Amino acid sequence: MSNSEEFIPYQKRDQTEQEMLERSSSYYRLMNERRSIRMFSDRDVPFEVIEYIVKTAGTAPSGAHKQPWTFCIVRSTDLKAKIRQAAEEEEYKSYNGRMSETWLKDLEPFGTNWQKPFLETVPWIIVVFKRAYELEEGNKHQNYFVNESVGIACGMLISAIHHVGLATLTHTPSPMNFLTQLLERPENERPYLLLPVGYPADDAKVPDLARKGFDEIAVVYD
Ligand code: IYR
Repeated sequence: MSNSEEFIPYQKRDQTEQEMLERSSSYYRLMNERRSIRMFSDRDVPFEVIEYIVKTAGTAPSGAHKQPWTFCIVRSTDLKAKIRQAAEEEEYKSYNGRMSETWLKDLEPFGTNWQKPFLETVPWIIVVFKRAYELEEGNKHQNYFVNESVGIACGMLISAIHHVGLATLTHTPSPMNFLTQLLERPENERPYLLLPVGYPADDAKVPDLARKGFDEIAVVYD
């Protein structure tokens, strides 16, 4: 017996194909303006905005609806300083020996280095943890498709940040186990992605990149 008798009606949106077309193109135009930002303003952002952004990420689909994510929202100046310090220590080692010559060459257009001052400039840092398993009454329950689920939630988080006119960067100082200690996360959680969130600096610059065209990213089977 399935549980489908207990399902509730889905409230679908009533719209014309024309409206759909307009929404599809305007959402694309909005998202195509998104850029990874490394130069931030220190201007404050209300917590309520961050809360809605994180709630939006929490609407992501997940394996068996286990919602295997924890969003750590950091405003504490002291914690941001500690995160910067630890991230820079790892990045210093990465840029000075751990990353291959090819990798460093591939990164040249982005002008990155081991220094991450933006981790202290931004009003907020969101650190996303994936929950590998849940502990229920002392029993371990593995979650399903954890990387896929958390990756999708992060995509939705990034879209929500951009939608409100804020900027972010998908930052992965690696290894990033230091985040487990600094944020005192339990054993079932693993750091997944670190996102500084704030206004872009007034004089923020981004590399002059182009995106692949539709024909380069899609194959249509008509
Ligand atoms: N984590 C480093 C290096 C880095 C790696 C890739 I792949 C990027 O696209 C960008 C940076 C850093 O943040 O500088």
